[in-house]
Amino acid sequence: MTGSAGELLRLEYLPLQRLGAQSEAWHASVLGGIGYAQPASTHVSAAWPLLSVNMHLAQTEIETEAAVYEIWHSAEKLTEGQHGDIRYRHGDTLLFGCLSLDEATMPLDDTHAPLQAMAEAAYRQIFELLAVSGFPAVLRFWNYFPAINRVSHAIERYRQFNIGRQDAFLAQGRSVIDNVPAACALGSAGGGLQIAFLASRQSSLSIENPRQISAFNYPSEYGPRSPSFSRASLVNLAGQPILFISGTASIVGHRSMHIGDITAQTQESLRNIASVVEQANRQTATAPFRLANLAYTVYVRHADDLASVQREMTAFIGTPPNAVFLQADVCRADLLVEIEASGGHALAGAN
Ligand code: 3EB
Repeated sequence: MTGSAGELLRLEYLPLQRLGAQSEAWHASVLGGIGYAQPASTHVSAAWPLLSVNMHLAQTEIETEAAVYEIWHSAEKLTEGQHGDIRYRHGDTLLFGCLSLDEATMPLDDTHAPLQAMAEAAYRQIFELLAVSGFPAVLRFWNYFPAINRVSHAIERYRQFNIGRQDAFLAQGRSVIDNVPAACALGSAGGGLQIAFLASRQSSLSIENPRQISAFNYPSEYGPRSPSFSRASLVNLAGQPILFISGTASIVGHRSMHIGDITAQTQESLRNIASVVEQANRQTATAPFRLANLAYTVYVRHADDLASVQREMTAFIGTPPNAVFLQADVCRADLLVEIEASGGHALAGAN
């Protein structure tokens, strides 16, 4: 995709070993990135914000590609900075930021699980930065932390995270219903709470899925506080619509479907994504989004399921997807796969 909006935002998937070979001009164009490797590739340092996540690639047969980077580029002149624990870089239109917090450094108290307190602290810092820097609209959050399904302090860690996240939204006077950002939340293989985000000066539109109850309205059987995310966000950058689809799983209404069946869970997830794409297209003049043109990140709970997921995606989409496949725990213990996607931006280096 070319044109000014293509230059405003371009996604590149880059194998780890190619990062060292990039030019100064390449580095100057990077808004930020997320590296997935097991163990996390913490030896990489860059002038731009890089979140190094401890996560296995699901494609373990390619030994030389033990790590992959999701790099977001912009052709705008970029400036970097630091706010508390957050590293960020921005142009006129977009800001990418990320932070990693270590749970062990969180002061212990009796009422808050460390992860809950850390999630609140992280999101408070993020919202402060966005307020002072003038990028109020978050298009997309990425959330990673280990042992996402483990119970501690009498409550599952994903649910602890949801309490802390929602408290930070409320503390900032942000709505926790309707116009919330798109997001994903996955279990990493180690490390602290790691969050990345992409924000814009311009407001975005949240998209919901008629096949699913909005996550911010989930009933309390999924935790005392509902998760604060929308099914997708849509933003118009220089006349071009760009879509960020949240992590999408085999959930219809609010229930997990097809327990134990990876093929059916993949198909259900894709029906949900197709439904979100349809809703997004309705909000645009040209209905530009197609499943075959999206960039996907796919998280499989069991690496053995990779071939089934790839087969079902290719069958459903009609062509092999532009996708990165990772092995991660999904935020409900009965979900085997979660698929996120984006479209409307330029795309480079996809397989
Ligand atoms: C779901 O639909 C699956 O808590 O930020 C997907 C995307 C999920 C984002 C989040 C959780 C989140 O409920 C889980």
